[in-house]
Amino acid sequence: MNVLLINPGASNIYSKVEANLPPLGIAYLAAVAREGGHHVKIVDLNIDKRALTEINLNYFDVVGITTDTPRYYEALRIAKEIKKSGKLIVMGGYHVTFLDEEVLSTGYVDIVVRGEGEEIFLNILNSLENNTGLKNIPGISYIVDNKFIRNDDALPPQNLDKLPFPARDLMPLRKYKTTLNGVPSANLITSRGCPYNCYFCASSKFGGIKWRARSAKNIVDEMEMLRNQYGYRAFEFLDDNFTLSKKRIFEFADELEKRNMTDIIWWCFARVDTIAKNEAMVKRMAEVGAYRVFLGLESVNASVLDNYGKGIENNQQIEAINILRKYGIGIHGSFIIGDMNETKEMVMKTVNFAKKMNPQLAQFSLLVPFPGTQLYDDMKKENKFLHKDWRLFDALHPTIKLNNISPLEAQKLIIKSYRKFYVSFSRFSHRPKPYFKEGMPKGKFKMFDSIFAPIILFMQFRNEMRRNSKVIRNAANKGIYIEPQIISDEEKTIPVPVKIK
Ligand code: B12
Ligand code: SF4
Repeated sequence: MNVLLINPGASNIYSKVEANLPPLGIAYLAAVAREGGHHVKIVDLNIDKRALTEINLNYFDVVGITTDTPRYYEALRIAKEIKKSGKLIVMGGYHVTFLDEEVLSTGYVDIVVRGEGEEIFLNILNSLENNTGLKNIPGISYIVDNKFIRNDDALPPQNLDKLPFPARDLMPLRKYKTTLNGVPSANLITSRGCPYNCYFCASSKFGGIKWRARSAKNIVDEMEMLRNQYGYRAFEFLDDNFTLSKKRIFEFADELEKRNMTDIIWWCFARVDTIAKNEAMVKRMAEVGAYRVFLGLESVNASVLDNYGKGIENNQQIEAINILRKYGIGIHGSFIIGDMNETKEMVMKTVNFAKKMNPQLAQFSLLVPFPGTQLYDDMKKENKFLHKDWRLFDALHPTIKLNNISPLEAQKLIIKSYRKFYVSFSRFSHRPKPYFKEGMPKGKFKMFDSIFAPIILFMQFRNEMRRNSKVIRNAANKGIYIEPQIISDEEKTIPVPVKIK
């Protein structure tokens, strides 16, 4: 089969600051499909905006589109366009995994793949080639004779070492500009699944509560290939729980040393408790190039942490920060504001905590009910959605009615959080070269070298949020607001769902 895989472009702040990473999900699908004898092309519309207009669609038998929640409409728009040429369209990713019926009801997508798609997608391609039908393929949803069919769930890949490395050769790697401390960086995934099942996150439902991890050897094989073949010396580990197993981190460090791979720097996500409880592990991480850790700090308020089901405590947050600092590892602190019962004062307490702890980077997000989360189910049941304009599910725009904070106040609070954290004299004097530079394309964003970088980035960020905030203003003016609103011409291209029996 000839297969085209598409990563839709984002049109929000993430694309403005060019936070584009090679889309590993479809790169894994491509690698597996290719091993299975199929021909694959990847198009990343974040990078090559006009790529689709330059492609001869007739060549392809199947088109696969990936999407997250904010890009869902864009993914549908692409599907609608391609459908005109009669191609079979498969869609996958977090959003559609949990809203398969809604997606299929648009009529623009033929098959939804639920969960991790490597094996499932290969099964689809093989069955199309051999004409064996879709009935026996677990993990897919589709429509037959106007009837919605959801096959049984598929088991996600159990031995991740057996997966081929993502097909990076099919992506224009040089066009991705992310860096770590100025060094061009490559992204990897080393584990999947999450045992914690937090209230606002769908990871445990998506990948299961069993943590499946690649071996240290297999990870370093990939890093070595990335270093030798492409020259990468910086790595970003994008799995949710890179530090879940202390044992694996020690093996990873030993493996790096064994292969003389100590001239590298790297970054990973980590839970606060895994850091707070394992100082020896952190020391070892620092010895083998750990440059920064992204910490899910979430909130300073115990009741909010409880509601988020995070299973961490304030003393662990402080402990984790202190340990990382002791070993010279930078911190990217992530905070989620807008718990149902939170007050403005509680939010500011979290922001002040962030200021006091002064991580290199702080990210403030609004609590968002992404499909697949317990939060989503509760908000639906309690009729708390302000709107379902998926483009605004980017953690910067309010999406739910809170008990003590209005949508407009929530929007203002997120801006205020960033302003308070970044635009302050103490931050200037502490760090003449702000860390915003990270992840920014070199050269093009010269302004990020400047001492005014926080102000420039903040202005850009604020404008971005205001651009689409008509929905929020309407919500605030009306007090309560539920119906989706047309907020731009772009919206008119969104297909109207058709009813399925
Ligand atoms: C890197 C990353 C980013 C990067 C780049 C995103 C990118 N396109 O690569 C940046 C920083 C830009 C980003 C931003 C955001 N992100 Co993000 N991000 C991730 C992260 C950490 C890794 C993505 C990845 O490479 N995964 C590894 C690959 C192997 O998995 P995958 O992409 O899911 O693909 C598999 C399956 O989904 C499926 N599949 C996927 N597509 C397709 C297509 C077909 C045809 C088929 C058959 C199968 C299939 O098969 C793949 C292989 O198994 C994930 C968390 C995670 N661990 O996955 C969050 C995640 C994707 N992000 C998320 C969110 C919420 C956001 C933000 C909204 C908010 C925020 N503050 O982070 C923004 C919005 C971005 C936007 N589009 O506007 C959520 C998405 C939830 C949702 N319902 O959409 C995730 C899942 C985190 C989470 N647990 O909540 N993100
Ligand atoms: S927030 Fe982190 S720890 Fe919690 S379920 Fe999601 S990935 Fe797991």
